[in-house]
Amino acid sequence: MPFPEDLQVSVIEGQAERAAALTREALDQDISPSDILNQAMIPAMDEVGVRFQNNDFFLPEVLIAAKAMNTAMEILKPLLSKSEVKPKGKIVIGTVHGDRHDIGKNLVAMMMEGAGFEVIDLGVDVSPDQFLEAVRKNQPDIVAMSALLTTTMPSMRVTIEALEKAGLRSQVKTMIGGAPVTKDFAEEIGADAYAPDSASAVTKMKDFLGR
Ligand code: B1M
Repeated sequence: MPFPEDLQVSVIEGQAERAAALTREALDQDISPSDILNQAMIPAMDEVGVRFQNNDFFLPEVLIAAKAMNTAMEILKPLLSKSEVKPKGKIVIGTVHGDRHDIGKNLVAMMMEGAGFEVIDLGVDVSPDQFLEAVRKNQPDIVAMSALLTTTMPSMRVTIEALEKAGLRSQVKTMIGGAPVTKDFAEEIGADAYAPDSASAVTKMKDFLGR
């Protein structure tokens, strides 16, 4: 089976070692890290989502696939991180309260680092208070929030309101994203920006900071 199908199948089937080997092979064939990501890994996770939704996959299979994706992503990380020129800027990023999905958030963080931003990654299940604390402590230019569940999206609004109440809102730009998040939702909750994917997230961050 040729690229990208071979790598897609290995991620979908949760074969971490094979996914890593095929990623190295693709790089050896001069396939770019971003093509590996966009043509193989992201479509593979989309397929995992479809199977999960159709009850063809259950949580253990989804977790195993996510692990295979993360293993392969570790190989791409340093390569994606060195592909661009370095602007300055600091970002605090996290997956919002109640939400443990971190693959997309990690990708966004990785691309930000690649673009030369300093990234402070708060991890998953980050409460509004934790975002506030990180803003006070690190004085970032941007607070970036990811959500993969419709039930956790409201935490983005609560975090923005908390920034406002704490008098910190004017100091930072806010950006939100994640599969269920939309531009309309971003406008509704007063986020400064929405990005549908990691590449456009980087472009928007650069626009914000004029770099
Ligand atoms: Co979950 N899960 N999951 N899951 N899971 C989804 C999101 C779901 C759509 C699956 C489905 O039903 N089809 C569904 C949500 C339904 C909904 O809310 N409408 C769902 C569910 C229901 C759940 C549980 C509730 C299941 C349960 O327990 N009954 C549970 C919740 C746990 C919790 O968080 N509290 C759960 C658990 C899990 C696992 C732990 C098993 C695992 C996560 C592992 C991990 O992340 N370490 C998992 C996974 C892997 C998925 C799917 C299959 C894949 C998500 C993913 O990683 N996609 C997902 C289905 C799907 O999305 N197709 C699903 C690949 C990733 C690269 O894309 O994260 O969208 P994504 O990120 C993109 C963009 O969205 C964007 O850039 C990224 C790259 O382009 N982006 C941003 C993301 N964040 C951004 C921030 C930005 C800008 C852009 O600016 C700040």
